[in-house]
Amino acid sequence: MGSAVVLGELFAGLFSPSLSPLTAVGGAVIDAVPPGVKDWAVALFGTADKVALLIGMGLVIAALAAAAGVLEDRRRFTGVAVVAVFGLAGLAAVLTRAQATFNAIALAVLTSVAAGVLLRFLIRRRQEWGSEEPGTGADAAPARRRFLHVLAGGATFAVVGGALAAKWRGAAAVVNDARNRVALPDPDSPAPAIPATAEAKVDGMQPLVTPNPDFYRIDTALTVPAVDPDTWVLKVTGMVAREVELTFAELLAKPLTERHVTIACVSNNVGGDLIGNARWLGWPVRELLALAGPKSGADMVLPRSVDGWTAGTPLEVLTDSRDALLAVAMNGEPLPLEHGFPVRLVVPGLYGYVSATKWVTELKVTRFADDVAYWTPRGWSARGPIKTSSRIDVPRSGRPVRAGTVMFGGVAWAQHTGVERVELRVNRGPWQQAQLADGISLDTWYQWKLGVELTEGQHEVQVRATDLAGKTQDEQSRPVAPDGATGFHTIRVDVQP
Ligand SMILES: Nc1nc2c(c(=O)[nH]1)N[C@H]1C(S)=C(S)[C@@H](COP(=O)(O)O)O[C@H]1N2
Ligand SMILES: [Mo]
Repeated sequence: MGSAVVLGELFAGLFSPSLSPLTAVGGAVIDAVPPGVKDWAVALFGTADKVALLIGMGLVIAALAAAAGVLEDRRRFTGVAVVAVFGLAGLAAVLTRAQATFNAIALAVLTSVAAGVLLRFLIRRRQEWGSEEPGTGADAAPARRRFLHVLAGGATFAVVGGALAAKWRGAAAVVNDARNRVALPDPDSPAPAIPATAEAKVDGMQPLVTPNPDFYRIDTALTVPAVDPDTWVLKVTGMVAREVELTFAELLAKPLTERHVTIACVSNNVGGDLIGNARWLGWPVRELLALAGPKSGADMVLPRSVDGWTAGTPLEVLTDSRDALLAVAMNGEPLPLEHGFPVRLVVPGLYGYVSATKWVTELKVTRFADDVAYWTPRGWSARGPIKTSSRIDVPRSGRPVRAGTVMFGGVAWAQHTGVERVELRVNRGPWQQAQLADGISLDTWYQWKLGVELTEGQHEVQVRATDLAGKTQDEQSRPVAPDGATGFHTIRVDVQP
């Protein structure tokens, strides 16, 4: 059965990673578990949550395979029945996936049949050897050797096959090549230069612009979709005067805008790191929507990705003056595959789950009353403006520091409104205003710093931000669901003599 799973992955690797039964089962698991469990998985494993899920599935499959073997050995076809049930479950999972194609279904069936046949075959071999009369060892030996040969063959196949499948999985490799060949045009409207005064310059702070490899990644895709830019098309559908189609070449030929925008995940806890700031290059979504002509009454755009994931973005946010982009580049390179190559949305001011659709292939103009996005029925709010928040990065919580002036530093954000001030307080004392660095723009995070006199002992330090509309961030501690965490980031500082 293990070999059969590998077989399935191998076939999938050969044809298309999106057919992979394992991915389908994993995807169905991801869709089915309650958001609480998902948050727990993200919290526990961080961005290794997917690896953890795959390993977990591997263990379950190995256990099932062992059980099937034992059953089949005792009674003919009982083990095969286990395989069949597992196969049907896999098939059901494949059928629930958005990209369920004939090939994916055929593959799931084929894999299950192969698993059943293989199991029967192995057990027959084992029984041949096992049923030899005791004392006729001379005859038992060849049967046993045959069984072990088959087993060794199967194991070798599994290992070699697994390695090959893993390699083919890098079918992504093909898309990576295509990505390397993308010639990014110069922006028609370049990102304003970052002033030197945008950096607070405190040792140990995170960079103002997050490097791509360090940028958080959150999505429901178990394997990163490999989308060929040569066949990619974006369709604008729904409540529009005319449907529009856009190819990647056409998109690159548009006058592109480049902006720094800080995007955040609704699952980011207060003080968390599911937030990053990058320089995005893209075409303003409002221009594309203007070509299509949204009909009156429409109030939502439902962007859909190649793997069927959807967000629900207020139409108004995509058509106002902010730079909501159909992005093709991140920090000067084509989007990394895991960040949505070839094209994704970046919308200043909205959490990713209601906006930042990666591998985007459709924008359906619709109404909140008529359509629901992926996360809405799963315990998350239909609307998700990013909440004003702030974070202390230096010193690290719990890390000992010397008595005297202790330098604090961190970031604060109020996307599309801008940050007016950041304040710190020690042991719930009076708020002290921090030195706020210049913003890159209203749509990015701001760095701040403040030297605070601290005496020996344990101290609690808190931070809060106030936006340029005069609104201070919410003090009340609230969890990430349904629409973003609130409360003040609080750290404990151990001051030593
Ligand atoms: N196709 C697709 N796009 C998606 C998601 C997803 O699950 N699938 N998740 C969204 C969420 S919840 C967030 S926070 C951002 C994260 O973008 P990043 O991984 O590039 O940081 O992507 C958004 N875009
Ligand atoms: Mo998110």
